[in-house]
Amino acid sequence: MAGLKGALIGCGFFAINQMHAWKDVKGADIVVICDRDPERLKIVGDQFGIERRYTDAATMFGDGGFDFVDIATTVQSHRALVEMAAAHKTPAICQKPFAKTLNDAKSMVAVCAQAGVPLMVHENFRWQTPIQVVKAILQSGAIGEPFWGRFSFRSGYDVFSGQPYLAEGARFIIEDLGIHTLDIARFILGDVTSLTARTKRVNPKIKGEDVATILLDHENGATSIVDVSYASKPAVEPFPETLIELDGTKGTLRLSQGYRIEVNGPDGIAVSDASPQLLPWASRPWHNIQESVLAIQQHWTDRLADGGETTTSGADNLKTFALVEAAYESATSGRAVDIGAML
Ligand code: NAD
Ligand code: 89Y
Repeated sequence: MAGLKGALIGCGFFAINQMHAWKDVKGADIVVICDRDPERLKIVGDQFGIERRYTDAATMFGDGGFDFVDIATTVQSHRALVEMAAAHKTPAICQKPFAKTLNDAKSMVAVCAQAGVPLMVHENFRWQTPIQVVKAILQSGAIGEPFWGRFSFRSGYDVFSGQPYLAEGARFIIEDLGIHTLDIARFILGDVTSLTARTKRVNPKIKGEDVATILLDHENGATSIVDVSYASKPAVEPFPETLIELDGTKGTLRLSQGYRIEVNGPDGIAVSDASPQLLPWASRPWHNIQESVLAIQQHWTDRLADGGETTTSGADNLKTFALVEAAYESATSGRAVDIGAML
């Protein structure tokens, strides 16, 4: 089968990773790019040798010549661009956060379903090597049935220099980063029935919350904590590692800083290294995220080729996005939020 041809919209900070990864993906190539900022369009077009360039997405869709679109813009344009893709019967990948509101996200899923086009959210953190290793160990039964978990991301890394818009929104860490941690909690322990959250803003220079602590009740009866912070000052900076603790009926699993995995089960203690690869185009400390970008884009390409559903489809992501909205609602009201009622 001939390779799939893709279009990428949004040639900003993170799209560089996506463009590098597309070069490594087997079965797809980016043949056209779009950015409303001509300077970004030129930088990315020249760096990756893409001749077809547009400053207007509607004109690009009108001209066509591609099999899917990769939307790498910030959230403000996601709904309009996904709707444009559906109107042109074009399968679409959309970056996180999927939408501004859960209602928008539901409409985007519905419009793609009506058009019969696949829609995947670029929810890449669950594709990180250490997270996949944790899932595989759990599935092997090594710690029995998990009844408790903690998914933790606590950092003092300056994310604002590369992504200045993160300092400007009324919402920050849950919408930007906690969204990934909540998705990992779902991926590892299953869907969530209710949630309680508390937030804080510690950094006076930003508008949104930079600390959140979230208590989750999972459908399988497990309880977990998702705790995220960009206001912490650990002695050794862990960015961008997610640390995991799981307690099960037969043992415990710990994913600790430095990608160290320790499993204590009926057969004793086993320690292993779940470090991500440093891809040729990657740079530390981002290499963990960069490797997961390649993994999710390969997954999209494989599923588009065989007609299968992606694991982070738009429909799946509604269940993660609902946790984001519920966390903000709970932090405001002080009460637990029923997730089923939101979906
Ligand atoms: P950015 O502002 O650097 O880049 C966005 C680009 O999109 C800009 O060049 C802008 O001109 C362009 N753009 C915006 N609207 C457009 C439109 N309607 N048509 C054409 N071009 C348009 O942002 P970024 O930091 O690259 O982030 C992009 C998205 O990636 C965000 O949603 C962010 O949350 C997400 N992100 C994801 C990860 C991850 O690991 N999944 C990591 C970082 C950022
Ligand atoms: O935007 C965020 C993301 O998705 O991963 C890390 C990040 O770049 C900063 O929090």
